[in-house]
Amino acid sequence: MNKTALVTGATSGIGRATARILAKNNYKIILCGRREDRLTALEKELSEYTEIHTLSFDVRDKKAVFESINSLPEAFSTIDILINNAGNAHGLDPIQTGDLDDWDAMIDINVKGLLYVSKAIIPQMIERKSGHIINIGSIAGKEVYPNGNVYCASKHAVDALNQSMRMDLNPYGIRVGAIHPGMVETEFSEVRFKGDTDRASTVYKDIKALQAEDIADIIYFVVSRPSHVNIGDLVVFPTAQASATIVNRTLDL
Ligand code: NDP
Ligand code: 8X3
Repeated sequence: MNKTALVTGATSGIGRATARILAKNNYKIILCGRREDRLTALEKELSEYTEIHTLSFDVRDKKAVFESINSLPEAFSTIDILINNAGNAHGLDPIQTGDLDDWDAMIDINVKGLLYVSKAIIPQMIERKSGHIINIGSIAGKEVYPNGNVYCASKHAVDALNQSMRMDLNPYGIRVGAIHPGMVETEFSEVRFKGDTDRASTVYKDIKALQAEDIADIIYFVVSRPSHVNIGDLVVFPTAQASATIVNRTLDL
């Protein structure tokens, strides 16, 4: 029987690319995100490969998270793989001038949202003594950088939760692992800079950044390992990047 994967943040970037590769490899997919038009378009695109279900909710909304996941039709109610991907940076300001709404967004989405979705799905994995959770962290969860403050803190929390989940769920044979990308060219910087596309494009100027498909390929590799193999933690950079702050913009790749 084909496995079912629930992907949060499937309307863009890494989540959408992951949904595409999993669908083409016959996983059934539950696509999640807030933008319903994009969910519908992706459902239409991927339905030629596999069965697709969409759930539109804001991961910050505790009630909506549980109601949506509890409302899944029978054919999608057994979730084998959870990809906790939804998240963003909001702003890039020093701590002294940071915007409180940006801080709330990053903590509520990247940390609490990930927790709510996990809490809604873990009980059924425990009951079946099987399941696989992939948490999308970041290099910002391994290092900090100037003005990264709250985003880095939120991704350090994801790193801690990933390790804790693996320990707590170990008695049940549930696999838990994280992927921590460096710079990936998605809508991430547009969101961080609140729609300022010129500023967003400078982030990826003169480098070949990772593409969403590069991370999706790795996620597919991780979830398709045999059941005794759990890839616990991966840091992935574009070749041009050596750390959160060291980027070589002179390479010709
Ligand atoms: P995108 O902005 O392209 O995608 C973000 C996704 O998250 C969208 O599908 C968006 O869907 C969803 N999302 C955001 N807020 C919410 C919310 N409140 N409720 C539900 N869904 C939400 O960025 P990426 O693909 O790059 O980001 C995906 C993950 O990868 C994030 O966790 C990010 O922190 C991480 N990451 C990204 C890196 C990069 O350089 N791009 C590097 C390292 C990690 P919608 O708006 O429709 O709700
Ligand atoms: C995204 C990568 O370096 O912008 O998580 O924080 S970075």
